[in-house]
Amino acid sequence: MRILILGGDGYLGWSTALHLSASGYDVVIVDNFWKRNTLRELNRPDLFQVEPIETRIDVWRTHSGKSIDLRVGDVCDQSFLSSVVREFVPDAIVHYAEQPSAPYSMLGYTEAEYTLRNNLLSTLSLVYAVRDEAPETHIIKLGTMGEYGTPNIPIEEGFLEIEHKGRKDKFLFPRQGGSLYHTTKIQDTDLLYFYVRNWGLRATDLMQGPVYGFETIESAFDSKLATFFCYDDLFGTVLNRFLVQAVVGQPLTVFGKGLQTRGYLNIVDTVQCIRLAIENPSCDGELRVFNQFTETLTVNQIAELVRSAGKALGLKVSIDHLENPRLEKEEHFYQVENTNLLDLGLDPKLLSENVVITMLQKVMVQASNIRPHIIMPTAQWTK
Ligand code: USQ
Repeated sequence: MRILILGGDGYLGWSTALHLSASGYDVVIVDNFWKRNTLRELNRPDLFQVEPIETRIDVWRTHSGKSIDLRVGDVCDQSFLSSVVREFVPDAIVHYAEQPSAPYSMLGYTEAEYTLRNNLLSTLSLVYAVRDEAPETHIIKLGTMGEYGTPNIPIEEGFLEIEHKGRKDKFLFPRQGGSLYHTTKIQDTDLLYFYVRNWGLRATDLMQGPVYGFETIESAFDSKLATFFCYDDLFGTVLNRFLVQAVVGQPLTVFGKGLQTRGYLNIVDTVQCIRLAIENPSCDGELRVFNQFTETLTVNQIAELVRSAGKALGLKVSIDHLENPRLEKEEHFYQVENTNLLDLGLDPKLLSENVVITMLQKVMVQASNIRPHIIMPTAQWTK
């Protein structure tokens, strides 16, 4: 099978490219290096100082004997994306080419405008490229669990059946984003749903929770295959940030009460989920939704786990409750359905003290690369 990965140079895109290539798929990556360039412009280097994509592709070829092809360009450029789809005619396209950071989207007008434009136009460009060049292609788009927000009712897997005044119908589950980034993800789910119904395309929308970790089976072969590991205030997810804070001796930055609950997953499970979605495509005219996480945790539970894992390694880890820079519920009901991927065979790698210890040991090797001044939050939701 041929797979096109939009945003294939990124944190999850590169890890997915390696996993699919190792699994025998023919992989082409599309990227315009926005993430690399933005990290450089904003002076927020990732921990491993990731190799250029060409080097990573060469190292992978030498190691595995498999090639990953690269097309450099902007997915929002419709004629560019159409020409790639026409040339390659993929069986599936994985769409990671969105601005992925909630804090970045809240920095100011310029960042909000970029997030809105990039995230919606990349999805629009994709549905047109598929309709015109390869209508049988299965679109797999990365959504986010944050589309649902934290409602006071159980969250279903994508859709909700409602009975109203004696009549019943099925709708997308009600959504309420907690940042402009999350709001764009809601909007592009709507876009995709409209075009799937209108043109009979087939799509899977993966509502993914915050991802942690950095090493996959494939990237472990050579340090030059490492993916981005961001721990800064804009692009680092909470557990990755806490690992670095523990190693550098900075108190863990729990926002507010720390009772915010989310559905988390290890990066090794993300790549597994994408493969499962590819192997089990949706039907023509169907938007299928999977809630992509393996366990729910509060921020406090994550901080405690990092503290005890740090202790086992002789690190003195303290926890600070900062005034929350975000507008979010700090204590709430959270019950979420996530059986679809488990039914397809997802074998979760859950978070344990040993998993945290292993990650901490790898971060400790890179301790001299850590820049403590890029950790504290700068984006404020209400200012
Ligand atoms: N948090 C802290 N301290 C920190 C960083 C975060 O307490 O230093 C808290 C946040 O307030 C939030 C929770 O940890 O309650 C998760 O924050 P996060 O930064 O790990 O995740 P988030 O900004 O929500 O976004 C990340 C990814 C995004 C993805 C999303 C899934 O960057 O691409 O869509 O996770 S979800 O959160 O389910 O929407």
